[in-house]
Amino acid sequence: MVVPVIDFSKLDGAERAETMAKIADGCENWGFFQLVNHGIPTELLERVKKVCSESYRLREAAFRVSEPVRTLEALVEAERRGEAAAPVDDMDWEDIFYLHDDTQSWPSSPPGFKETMHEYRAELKKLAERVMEAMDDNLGLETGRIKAAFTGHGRHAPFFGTKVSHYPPCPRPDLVTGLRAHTDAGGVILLFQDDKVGGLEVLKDGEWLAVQPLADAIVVNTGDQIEVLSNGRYRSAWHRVLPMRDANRRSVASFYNPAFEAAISPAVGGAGGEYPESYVFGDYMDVYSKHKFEAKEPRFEAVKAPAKATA
Ligand SMILES: O=C(O)CCC(=O)C(=O)O
Ligand SMILES: [Fe+2]
Repeated sequence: MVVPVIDFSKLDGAERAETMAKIADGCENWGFFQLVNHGIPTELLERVKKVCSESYRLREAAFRVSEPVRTLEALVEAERRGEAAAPVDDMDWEDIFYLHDDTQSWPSSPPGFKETMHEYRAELKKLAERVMEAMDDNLGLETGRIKAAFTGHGRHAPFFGTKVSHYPPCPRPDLVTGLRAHTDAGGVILLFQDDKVGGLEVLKDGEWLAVQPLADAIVVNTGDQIEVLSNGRYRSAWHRVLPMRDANRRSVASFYNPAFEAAISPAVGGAGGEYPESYVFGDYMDVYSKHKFEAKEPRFEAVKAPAKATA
């Protein structure tokens, strides 16, 4: 079984219905799918790969003395002394940094990084909105409904973040994870992953399956807010990254999320009750930041309005 691969260029042609059905299948049954022919120029993707790989070269020395590396070294040392080494469960074997709308804080080297990532993010944001519109349609919602929820009906800018990650070679993949299993907090996540080095896995029907590397594809997955908006029809999928012994995996994840001020509530009818009636996304993020690697249901419970006392 492989994560569905969808030709996004067919959305506007004779095969629209089949393409929409494939997107619905990806959303309902996987929480993940891959887009090809998505309209992001290959030439731009090549530049993104280049500047992100170069940015890691500038960070590599710092990674070598980072907490995960020192923790693993200490474990291996303890093992050498004959002590049992328990796997690390509160750390990830990754090097990451974030880009947001404020370009001031972006790294100024390598050359071309800012320009390339600025251009890339603008393209990805448009792609995320097109994907969200397909989801609107598939859910029987008015076109633009998800975006309206994320922006407080146009009052706020959506939160759009990009995380540049590297998962450097790991001498002991048995003792640490690249990125621990989690569901994503927000809306729609567009991932440009390494086209050679694998490691990303999604939990599907109780089984971990590889999200197969595919050149120039954009991997899409849905976060907890889409689960709430869709009233559980599109469940956010658990995923994780396994570390590789001999390879350095690059990934660039862009998160199209609600504004922190936006109120989120189920937009699709149905049984309901499982999700909070309404909460502010920023409050959800406060809970998520402390409980990211845990079950999601208690996070939803935590932002439910306290039940009114019945006198
Ligand atoms: O690096 C990846 O492939 C996945 C990253 C991810 O799941 C995340 O940042 O939430
Ligand atoms: Fe994730």
